[in-house]
Amino acid sequence: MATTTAPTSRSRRRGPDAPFAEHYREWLRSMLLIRRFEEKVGEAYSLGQIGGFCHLYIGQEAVAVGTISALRPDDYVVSAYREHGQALARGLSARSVMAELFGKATGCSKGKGGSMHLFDASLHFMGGHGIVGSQIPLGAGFAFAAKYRQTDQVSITYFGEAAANIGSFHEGLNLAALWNLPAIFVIENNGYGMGTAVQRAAAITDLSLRAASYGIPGIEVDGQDVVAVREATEAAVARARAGDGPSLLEIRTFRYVGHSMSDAASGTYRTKEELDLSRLRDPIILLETRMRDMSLLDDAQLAALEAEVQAVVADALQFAQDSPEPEPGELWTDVYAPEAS
Ligand SMILES: Cc1ncc(C[n+]2csc(CCOP(=O)(O)OP(=O)(O)O)c2C)c(N)n1
Ligand SMILES: [Mg+2]
Repeated sequence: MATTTAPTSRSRRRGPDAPFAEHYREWLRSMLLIRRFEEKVGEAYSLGQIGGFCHLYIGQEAVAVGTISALRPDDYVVSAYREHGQALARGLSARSVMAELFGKATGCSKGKGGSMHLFDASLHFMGGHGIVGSQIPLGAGFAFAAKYRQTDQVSITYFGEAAANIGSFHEGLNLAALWNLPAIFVIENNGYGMGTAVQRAAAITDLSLRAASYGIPGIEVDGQDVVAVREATEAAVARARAGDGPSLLEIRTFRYVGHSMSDAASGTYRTKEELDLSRLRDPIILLETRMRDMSLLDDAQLAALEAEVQAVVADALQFAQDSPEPEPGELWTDVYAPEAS
């Protein structure tokens, strides 16, 4: 069953009975935190303070915030290498994420994972995976564990639209559907896999239709609208928790920056005009506008929120800079998990 979301009704959302209105401030703060955090990471990388691969999430903030806000703290979250935003939205501290990017012992993966391998099992944040598509069967596996143990948890798995062309996408979705697992699969369709546009790599560009192959719902979602993302995720989570099986959400979004720190925002594969156009529907500005229209936000409140998140980011940066490197002996720890919990 492939469906598309109903067009978002601005009037309905802006009315006094707008669903989720009580969450708007917290979502705005979370998106702003991700944006400012990522900007600071870009600066620190340019200064040589962060090494290795690093993929920023700027432009995609509403996807992480809208989806994760629909989860319970004990649900499983697993993502790819562009996962700083999901980690922060999940509640990993800015300090522990920044320190990890700096390769410091105080990082969430003790400085041994880096940007692509953020991890915090206590928050059920199961990575951070650098191999394209590798997390998709893992997401099915976490859902299998939940079903087997009858814990009522769900799993949510994030990957890009290019990863949806990888074999493990089909293997993961097939088993999840076959075993009716409580899994939500999220394609973060930002239009490009490195420098390759989706229409150059996929036989069909309406990726939500792929759900039909497995007899599960496939929903296309406006990824710049945090409210639409939350609504779609909530429905998929309810379905999974009720024992009705997996869903595929194709969340359409934009990355404003290069694929990684090694390529420019537009490069040779997309034009500046295209990039400028995508910024017209900035997820943070869309939510700000909605809040202002509902008298939920004024200039002073926005300035206070900005100052608050900038202080969190500055503190995280200082913490990362001041933290020690991992001890050499750490090479031998955390290689095998003694027992899954
Ligand atoms: C198996 C594998 N093949 C190739 C790569 C190199 N690679 C890293 S990211 C990427 C593109 C993935 O794009 P997409 O899935 O759309 O995610 P996005 O980067 O847009 O978030 C590729 C090909 C890899 N890491 N793993
Ligand atoms: Mg992509």
